[in-house]
Amino acid sequence: MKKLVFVVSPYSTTITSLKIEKTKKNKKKKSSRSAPLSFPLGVLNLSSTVKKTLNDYNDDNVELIDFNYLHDGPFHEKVIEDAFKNIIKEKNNGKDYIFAITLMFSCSWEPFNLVINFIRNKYPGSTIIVGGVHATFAYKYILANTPANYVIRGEGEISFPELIKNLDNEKNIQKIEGVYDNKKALNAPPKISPILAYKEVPAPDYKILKGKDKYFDYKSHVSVNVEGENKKIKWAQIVTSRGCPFDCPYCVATRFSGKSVRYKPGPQMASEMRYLYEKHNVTGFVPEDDFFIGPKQRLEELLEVFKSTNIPDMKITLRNGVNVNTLNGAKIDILEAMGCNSVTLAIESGSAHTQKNIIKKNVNLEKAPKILETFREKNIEVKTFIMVGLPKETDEMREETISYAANLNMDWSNVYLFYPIIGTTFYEEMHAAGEITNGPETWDNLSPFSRDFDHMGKTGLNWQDILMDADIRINYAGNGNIRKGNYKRAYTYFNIIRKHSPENIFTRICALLCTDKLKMTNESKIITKEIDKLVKNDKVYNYYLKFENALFQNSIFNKYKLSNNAPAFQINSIDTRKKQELVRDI
Ligand code: B12
Ligand code: SF4
Repeated sequence: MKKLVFVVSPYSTTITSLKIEKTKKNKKKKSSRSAPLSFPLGVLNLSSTVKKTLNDYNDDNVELIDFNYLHDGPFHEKVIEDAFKNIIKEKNNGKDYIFAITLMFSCSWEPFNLVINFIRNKYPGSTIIVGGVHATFAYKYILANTPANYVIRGEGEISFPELIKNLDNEKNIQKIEGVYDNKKALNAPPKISPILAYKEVPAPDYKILKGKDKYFDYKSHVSVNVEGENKKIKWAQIVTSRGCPFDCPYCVATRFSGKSVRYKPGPQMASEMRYLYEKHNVTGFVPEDDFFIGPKQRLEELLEVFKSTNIPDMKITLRNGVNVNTLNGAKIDILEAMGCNSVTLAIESGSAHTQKNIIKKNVNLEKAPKILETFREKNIEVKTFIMVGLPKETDEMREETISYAANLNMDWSNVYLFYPIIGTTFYEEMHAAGEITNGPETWDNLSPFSRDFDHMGKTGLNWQDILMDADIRINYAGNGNIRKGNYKRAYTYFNIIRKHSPENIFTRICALLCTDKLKMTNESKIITKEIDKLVKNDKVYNYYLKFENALFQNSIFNKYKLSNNAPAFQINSIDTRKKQELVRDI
């Protein structure tokens, strides 16, 4: 029996390895921003399934190395070495070990590659199994170009324990659906692993997170949950269902989990939540379902499940985009009764044409502002997802989106640049059109904040400018709370960004407007000093000049126009890229 070590690849991060720097000298550096730390939910599910189905496995021989937990910031070999040193004490060639690597995100490719090669070099006799969303769609490439022994496609609850059980029987392995080695990948059809009925999926193995308290903090930058009383709450991500009936061309969720929505049985859900409350004091829950808002009856049942846990002051935050069309007043009442304190609506585009013909999501653009209003009346934080740069989206359509979003009464918007995700319709179309390659040069450079490839006649840098301009027009100039004169609430958000973004001058201008309006004289003085200092920084001032027109679309900011009386700076593209990275922090 081999020991099992789950390894979670870093979400995405700057690689600072000396070796990498030497070999990739001329490569542009990626942003070091990583996603908010989350439970490795897939691993928790697989760990409990393995322990339940295979008698040999228990708490003593299953380990977790989650690089997102262990390390925040630039990634290098030393981080990997230390992590493994702490887990594998004995000296051996790894023949007694199975390394099960999670590769969810395409943008994790580079650090994943570093990790998998480290494992193979250090433990040449080990078995390496890779799974997760990106791995499912890039399985052929992984098997041909990395030292992985097997890739498991799709949900792993059936095929993963089956594979472990049969590691000594190559013939049997070939027959396991969804499991591929290099030979099978080239010869057999691309099947997804069979799905285990949700009622059979055991509760996630939370024990594996023991002592790792950071997992239970809320870790999203712009949210009411990082402020005031909410900051003290312990949070946990949960999944109450799998699958999504839609199949949006930019999203891979349906391709991965299927169209029919499978619900976790109520009593199972309640006991997981109760466990989290009793063992970890969790009272805040973040459902990561792809399709949380089902029919009204489903929400009513879920409300009863949540109530049956008797967890006091329970809070529910829906940060994974909620489909506007599925909402109505009655359902929002139920969400309120559940303790919903924050919702993010997946509006994506303000252009009716784009909705109907490009993303085919058909968000009802007349209904959305009313839905937003209903949440606002209940004092529930409302955020949105907005995307620009979609395939075949014209400048006019994008302008429609920006002005639509800049007029919404919301707290904040996650404004993203579209990027093609492997396994989706858009990815396939762009690949077929020769716009992207199907390999690491594409995956490494996918980010919702920057674009390193030319698209629709514009360079990557053009797109970054477009995104920045859209962000400032929507979240700053068009800020819903400022437009409504709700300066206190607006200040909360700008202040959150101000705290962790020391060079973001726009957030300080907006914060200053709020403190002036609120007559917070001392705060105004402090912020003014910060702006004074920043304005003398050529890089920041240049950046400000580049986007000031976006902010001054709202005349309320006129009196905050800045000048450092310095001669005009030359903006070259590399400087611009550096500057642009300053403002983004979500
Ligand atoms: C929760 C979530 C997050 C969390 C973190 C998730 C995590 N801890 O891994 C947070 C909030 C951080 C996040 C962020 C982002 N996310 Co996200 N996220 C999700 C979401 C909604 C659910 C994932 C989940 O927990 N599912 C529940 C668990 C039980 O399932 P699972 O993780 O898939 O695990 C199963 C299988 O994958 C497999 N498996 C997993 N690991 C392993 C390992 C082995 C060895 C084996 C055999 C099998 C296996 O078995 C598991 C059990 O069945 C998915 C959507 C989806 N349906 O997958 C998107 C998704 C993963 N996210 C996605 C994206 C794009 C993002 C963002 C870029 C969004 C953005 N615009 O900013 C960011 C940035 C991430 C980054 N790298 O910087 C894409 C990824 C596509 C891709 N190829 O890159 C997805 C698929 C959604 C989509 N749009 O299509 N996300
Ligand atoms: S974007 Fe949302 S609604 Fe569309 S397929 Fe993905 S999860 Fe489903």
